[in-house]
This record gives sequence, C-alpha cells and structure tokens, in this order.
Amino acid sequence: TTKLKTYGERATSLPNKTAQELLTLMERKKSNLAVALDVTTKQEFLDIADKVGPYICCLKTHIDILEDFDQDLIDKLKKLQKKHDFIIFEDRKFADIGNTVKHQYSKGIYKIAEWADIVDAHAIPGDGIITGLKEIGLPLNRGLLLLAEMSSKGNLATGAYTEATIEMAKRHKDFVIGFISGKKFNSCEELIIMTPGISLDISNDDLGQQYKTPRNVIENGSDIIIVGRGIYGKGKDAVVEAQRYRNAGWEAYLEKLE
Ligand code: 5BU
Repeated sequence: TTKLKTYGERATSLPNKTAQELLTLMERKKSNLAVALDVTTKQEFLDIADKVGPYICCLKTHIDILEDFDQDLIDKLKKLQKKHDFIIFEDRKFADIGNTVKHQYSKGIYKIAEWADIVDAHAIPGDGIITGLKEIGLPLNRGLLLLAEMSSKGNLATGAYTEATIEMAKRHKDFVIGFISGKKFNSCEELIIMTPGISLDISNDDLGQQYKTPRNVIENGSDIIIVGRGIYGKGKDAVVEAQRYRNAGWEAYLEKLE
C-alpha cells in the first residue's frame, strides 16, 4: 500500500491558493476541526469565535442568521482571523444561475466575497453556477466547495447526482477546492473533503440531522470535520469541547497516516 500524504504534503497538489493555505495551516495548527458557528447574535458569535479560535482550522458561518449583523462584525471577525489563524467558510449553499449567484456572492448587505475565503454551492443549476462564482472569486483567490452529499435524512444528493457533481468539480479545478461529503471520492483524492453532521455524543437531532463520529468519517477519507452544537450547545464549555473534537479529529487522522 502507498503511504497517504499528509495535509501539508497535499498543499502543493492543488492549484488554488486558499486550498494551499488551508492545508498548510491545518498542518501548522494540528487541527482538522471546523466549527459551524450557528448563533444569532454578534456578541455570542464573537465570543465563541475567540474561544475556539486556537483549536480550529476553519470557522464556518451562516452570516444571514445574525440579528444584529453590521460591518463592525466583519471587521472584528477579520481581526479574530488574524489573531487565531483560520480560514473563513460562509456556508451559503448558492443554488441559482451564474448571473444571479455572482450578485449574491459580491453584493447585497453581506458582500460575502469580501471576507469569506470559501463558499459552497449546489450542483443542481449546472456548470454555470461555478463559472459565475468564479468570475468574482478567482481574482480574489477564493475557493469553492460543491455539495456532493448532505448529512440530513432523506436528502437527494446521492448516486448519479453525486457522481455528476464530482465530474463538475473536475472541470473547474482552479476554483473548486473540494466537496461537502462524508467520504473521499476516487479519481480526485487531492480535493478537500469537509464533513458536517459530526458528534461524539448523539446520533441525530429532531429535524433530520444525522451524526457520525470524527473517526467514522476520517476513516472514509474526510479531511475536515465540521462541528456545530456539539461544541457550544446548551450547557457546554466551548473551549473544552473544541479541544475534545480537535483531539478526536487529529488522532483519527494520525491513525490513518500510519
Ligand atoms: P450541527 O449543530 O453540528 O448539527 O451543525 C451542522 C452545520 O453544518 C450547520 O451549520 C448546517 O447548516 C451545516 N450542514 C449540515 O449539517 N449538513 C449538510 O449536509 C450541510 C451543511 Br451541506
């Protein structure tokens, strides 16, 4: 069997600058943990981001759920990014024609392209969604993830849809840096796999979310585990939980490398 490449060694196998930066910083910080920061006030958002910052490679946002969003939040988020060294991933799940997603990516209230290193998109509209996002994102060295699979019960991103999504990614390797999925796909092993639906404690929520453990998904070729409520949910100490998930993710990765 051939030895698996480390995150750091893989950095040079991708043309996209954000992808290279992400893989390098994972190696440097010894973390394959992304936190999904799904809280609805600025204060909670900045407080948790500052607490978990030292332990994460990536901060995943849903910027449109904040009740008191303003430019000051973005300024402070960028300061925290400098302080702690992480990639920012806005989980926007674009799903429209190229011309529309271009505007959604760069304009409006959030001006996502100005601060998000990575965004994601559904493959359902076809290649035009990537071409549109690329016009905005590539000059800024941004990266895109395609949703090849989803974690929720009954989702339709399976089989032929997943296969077609993988083919679409391969046609845009300058901009598409990887997938949201639960496993690695043959024929594009260099692409980065980010996996949501991760818990060490529970197997589902009441609204269709399904959880796997960090070990489950890393064994299947996931590169980055995405954890939300498992870290800052009711009664949890975000620092303790971030350390616990970071260690679980990194140990599973080291075992895979052996
Ligand atoms: P949780 O609190 O760990 O369940 O949060 C999971 C996060 O990942 C949340 O922000 C979702 O929007 C996101 N997510 C997901 O759960 N499943 C998916 O298939 C995709 C995104 Br794509």
